[in-house]
This record gives sequence, C-alpha cells and structure tokens, in this order.
Amino acid sequence: MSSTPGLSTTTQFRNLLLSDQLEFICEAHNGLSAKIVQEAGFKGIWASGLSISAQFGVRDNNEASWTQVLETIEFMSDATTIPILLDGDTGYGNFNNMQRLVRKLEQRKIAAVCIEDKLFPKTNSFIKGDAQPMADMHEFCGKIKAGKDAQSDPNFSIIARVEAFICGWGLAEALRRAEAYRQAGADGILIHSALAVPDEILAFKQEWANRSPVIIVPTKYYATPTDVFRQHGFSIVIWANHLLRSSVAAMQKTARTLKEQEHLLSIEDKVAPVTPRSCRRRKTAISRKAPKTPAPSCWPHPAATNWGNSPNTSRKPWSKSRAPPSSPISSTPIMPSESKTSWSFGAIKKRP
Ligand code: SPV
Ligand code: MG
Repeated sequence: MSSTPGLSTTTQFRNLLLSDQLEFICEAHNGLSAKIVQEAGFKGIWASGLSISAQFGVRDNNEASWTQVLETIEFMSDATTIPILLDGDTGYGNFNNMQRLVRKLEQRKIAAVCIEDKLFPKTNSFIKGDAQPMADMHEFCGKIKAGKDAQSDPNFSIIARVEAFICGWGLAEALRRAEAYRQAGADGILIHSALAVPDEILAFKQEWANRSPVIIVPTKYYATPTDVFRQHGFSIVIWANHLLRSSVAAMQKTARTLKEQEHLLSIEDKVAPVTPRSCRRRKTAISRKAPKTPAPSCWPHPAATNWGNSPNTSRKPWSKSRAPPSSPISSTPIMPSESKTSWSFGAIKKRP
C-alpha cells in the first residue's frame, strides 16, 4: 500500500503536488477500480469524468448528474486510503455549485478537485476542441475563490485546468489564464493538450517555470518518454482512462468468446479468480494439513479485490483437496477431475 498511515488524504495529495519528484496517479471509476489502483502501488487516484460517465454508459457531457458522481466517488473513497483527485468538470454550475461541491467532497474524504475553464455542460477535450467555448476568465477565477472559501481543511486542493490549447488558443492565453487562476488561489494548474506531441505542454512549462505545480495528462502524447516530463519539472502525471479502456477490451473479448463457445473452458484461466489467490492457497493448505479445521472466511479479504459473493460462514470447508478451490459459491464439486479434457458437459445440470 502506498498511502502514508496517519496522514489525511488531503495532506497526502498536497505532498504529491509539492513533491520534488515526478509523481503519478491513475484513473479509477468505481470502488473496484479504485482498489486496484491502490493495490498496484499508486499514491493517488484520478476520478475521471470520462471513465465514470463511460461506466454508466453515458457521454462525458455531464449526462451523469453531479450527485451520481458523488455517490460513485464515495464508494471509491470508502474502498481506499490513498488520495482521490476528482475530475470536477466545470464545477457543475456556478460559484454556488462549486461551494457545495467542495463541502460535499470534504465530507467524503476526497482530497482535491480539478475544474476546467469551459462551460456547463462540458464536452470532452478530444471532441472538436477548437469549437468549444471557454469560460469567462474572471467568472472562473470567482469559482476558484468560492471553492477555496468553502473548504474547511486547509490542505484540500483545488486544481485549475487550463483548456486554452484544447480550444485553439495559444500559449499566451494559456499563461494569462493560468496566472489569473493561480492568483485566485488555485493550488496547481493542469495544462491540457490534445496534440500527439508534447510541444504545447513543454512550452507552457518552460514559461511558467515554478510559479506553481503543473499537472499533465499525456493521453494523446503517450509516446513521449516519461523522463521528458521529469526533466521539465512537472508535478504529477495522470494516466487518465487506461483502466477503463483495458477493462472494455477485456470484457468485449470475454463476452464474444462466451457468446460463440457457450461454455467457460477457454475463459476460466483468463479471468480473475472468484477467490483471491492468497485465500485459495490458505484454504488448500488447511484442507490438506488438517481437514477437520474449518477454512477461514476470506470474505471480505482484507486487501484484495473482493468482487464476489459475501461470506457464507455456514458453508462447509472443502472436504477434498481435489474439490474446486476456486469456487466459493457452491461446495458441490462440479469438476469431475483435474483434467479439463475429461470435462463432461452432460454431467452438468442447469439450475432449475
Ligand atoms: C477525464 O479523464 O475525464 C479527463 C481527461 O478529463 S481527458 O478525457 O483526457 O480530457
Ligand atoms: Mg474529464
């Protein structure tokens, strides 16, 4: 686990922001993916608007309401101890909405929020960026100030995301806005670019120097070596949507295979086990050494990704080492032998 015991998530995030080395945070979009990010060793989570929208099956266009986002990140917060930076889109309204948002985020132990200088309902930055209007700069400064006034924890952070490059404006406008947002109280700047090369963000960082921490999202300029970001002194890199995208690819493949083959044989070894591996080992060891000792309940597993059933404490332990250790759902052995080749479809009865 990468979280620092005893430090609030707001302090952990502030430490990342101000750290003198390049830090990385990774996208999550629900409690499970948040847990996966933490288990991988990341020190922080990006609660991506794009990914949260996509897992609801809606566009990244404020079609999911802000309270639905709030509910989602509450699950993420409950499932983890590392800080969460919420992609707060445009702040879901005006300065009043921003104040309410900050209060609700603090109540849910969210460490920070990032708001972007475009209009509600927001449009994803990779869709016709130069057709997207920007927010009035002064109004956006008011939103930042209102947010800073509303926070009760001094370490809660507000990141101002500058969309000047996305919307077809140049470096001068990006710098003008970033400076205004810094003076309004933003704790850091996220400079976004949709180019396939890092030219815009590097030019920005060179001019900006170290006025305040700068965060980047290299989704489009992904081929840039990470050392380039390090050498230019960026604060945090966000891997913004890659867990969602990898899960989409995996789910599509599994669904197609199941549809085609109508059995689980070529799937089982390629998906996460129903019982966490550490639990399976413990259960197997216990059943071999002391068959009469009930297997401990590994549900909920303290650290791992418990996406399966809740514990059934009355369930009997596996009575034979040969019994299927990977299925906590039923104690009735349905695999006749270890060999998959002797698997008999005829022996399996459908549930009534
Ligand atoms: C998100 O992850 O929702 C973002 C980053 O805002 S991006 O989609 O790259 O604009
Ligand atoms: Mg977003």
